[in-house]
Amino acid sequence: MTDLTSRKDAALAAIAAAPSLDALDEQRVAALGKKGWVSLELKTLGAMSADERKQAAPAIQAVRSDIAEAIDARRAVLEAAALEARLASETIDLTLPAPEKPKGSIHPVSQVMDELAEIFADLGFAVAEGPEIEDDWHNFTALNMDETHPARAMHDTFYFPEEDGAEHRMLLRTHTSPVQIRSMKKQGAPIRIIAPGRVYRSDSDATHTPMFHQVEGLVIDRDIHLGHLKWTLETFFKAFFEREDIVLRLRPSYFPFTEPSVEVDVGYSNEGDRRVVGGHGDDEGYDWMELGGSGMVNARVIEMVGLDPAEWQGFAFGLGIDRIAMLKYGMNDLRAFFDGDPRWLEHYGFSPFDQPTLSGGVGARA
Ligand code: FA5
Repeated sequence: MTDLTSRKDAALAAIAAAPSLDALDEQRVAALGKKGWVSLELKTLGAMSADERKQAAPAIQAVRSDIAEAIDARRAVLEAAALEARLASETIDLTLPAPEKPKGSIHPVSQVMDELAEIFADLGFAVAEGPEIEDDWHNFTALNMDETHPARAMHDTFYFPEEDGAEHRMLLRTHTSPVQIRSMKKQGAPIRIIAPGRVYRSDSDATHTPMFHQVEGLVIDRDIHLGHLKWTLETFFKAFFEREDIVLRLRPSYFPFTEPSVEVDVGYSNEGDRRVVGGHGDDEGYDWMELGGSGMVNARVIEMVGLDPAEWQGFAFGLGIDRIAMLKYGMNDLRAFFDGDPRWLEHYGFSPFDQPTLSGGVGARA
């Protein structure tokens, strides 16, 4: 027992005197490491009789926790001292001139969001926002997907743990469509908005990532029909890709919140490892890329937000921003968008001074 006490006192003294974090760690390993002396003492308990163990264990445990506490305390002191020393030695001279070439760059997704907003603003759309942490009522139920609707399962949703007594289950929004609901409830009709933002699904390959970006569009007014939707999408894509020869394919599809529903594909060709829009996707050398979903807002959704579907109709669309960025700026793997590799950003990023404007051209000169 005395031996234990004297070894403990020696260890505590060495810990208190440890001059650096490395030296402190050596002390930790010597005492509490796998082969440290305290750990070996603890192991001797296994060979003792139950009575002996009752006697010996509390003393060894106490030594262990005293030493662990002393190490934590010494570590805090050493870390604080290291920080102080760094703060004292690192200074920034704010009077020095900035480097000629700014280091930061605008991520292609941010660039494309700015471009979208510029084009849609010119068409009379306002920008709306909604929360990324949503409830299942806005993300699903109000969009005509009740609890049992099979489309819920297709969204690969990230749910938060269920909370007792909570009215709604919380989740990471799987699409920007809940912003339709929030905007209509808040603003009523008529309405003309886009809602760009992050969405989340448990999904990953070259064209799918667990977090990606969509832009929702919503127009509610009197006498709106499918022709307005087609014109809006065509006008947008021509302005966005800065080409007249864009070929869109509207494919009959199904979304619970639109009726009828159409999926939007655009024709493109592979030039080297770049995908370039244009041409009819069924022609030789061309293919179709799915950019998003759309349709006429389902009358049930209009009712759900308290509007009268006999008076108000409209269309909505949801486009994958990352996908249209890939097509415009020639990237071929979506996962690289979110790796945070500065070399990728240097290559594909945009100058912060190059604001997209319709008059100056929405396409950035990288
Ligand atoms: C929707 O999310 C619907 N909310 C779109 C919509 C809005 C339809 C309004 C009707 C009216 P969908 O799951 O198909 O639909 O996704 C839309 C687009 O998001 C896809 O076409 C694709 O461009 C993009 N997208 C979907 N999943 C991913 C992913 N994991 N990574 C990157 N982009 C994706």
